[in-house]
Amino acid sequence: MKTILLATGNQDKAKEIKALLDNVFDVVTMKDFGIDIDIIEDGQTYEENALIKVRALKPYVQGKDVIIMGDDSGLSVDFLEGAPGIYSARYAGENVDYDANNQKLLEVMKEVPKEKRGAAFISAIAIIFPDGRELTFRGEVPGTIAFDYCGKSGFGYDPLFIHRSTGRSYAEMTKDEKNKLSHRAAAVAKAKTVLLD
Ligand code: ITT
Repeated sequence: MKTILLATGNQDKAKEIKALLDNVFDVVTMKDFGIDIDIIEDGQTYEENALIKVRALKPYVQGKDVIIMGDDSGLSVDFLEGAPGIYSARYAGENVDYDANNQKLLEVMKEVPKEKRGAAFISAIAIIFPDGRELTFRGEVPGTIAFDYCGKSGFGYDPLFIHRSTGRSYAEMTKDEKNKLSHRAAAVAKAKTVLLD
């Protein structure tokens, strides 16, 4: 079984990616590898940031048969011209929790009518193979921003993102349901086809 090291400090994301790759790959986290670093994400796109994350772990796998995988993701709101986008984790400020970001988004969108609440969740997955080859894959899912919290599962903006074709928020879905149709599931599925090649 090939080993994949996840370049994320976000345990919620790590759990989702693990579930998406389970049984096919041996997925380990930075924590499992004893890596405790802060990666500065100063790219201008999701793909650039995802690559920054995987490149930062390269020194830790030198000479090992390990694939590194990273995810940079975010919520792009039409009315906000794509914001919070690559800044989704720190929308309400540095080191804020999910709730602060959600409260800010609800507040900013308070007066925006239903037909103008379009959004998309985006995930860019980057991988580096042991031979140094780098690839990125993008998953994008359309939806709308809710007027209030909907549902309790998931993490981050899940309670505010109404998935377009099901009409339900990510937080109203079970883990398995979200992992069948999410932006991250779409990006990881593309990566998987290459990884299994
Ligand atoms: P790493 O960089 O360590 O992977 P992070 O949380 O900082 O962790 P990002 O920079 O990619 O990751 O920020 C993504 C943010 O977008 C994340 O913190 C959530 O607020 C939000 N997000 C991404 N995917 C999400 C999902 O599936 N559901 C809800 N919110 C999500």
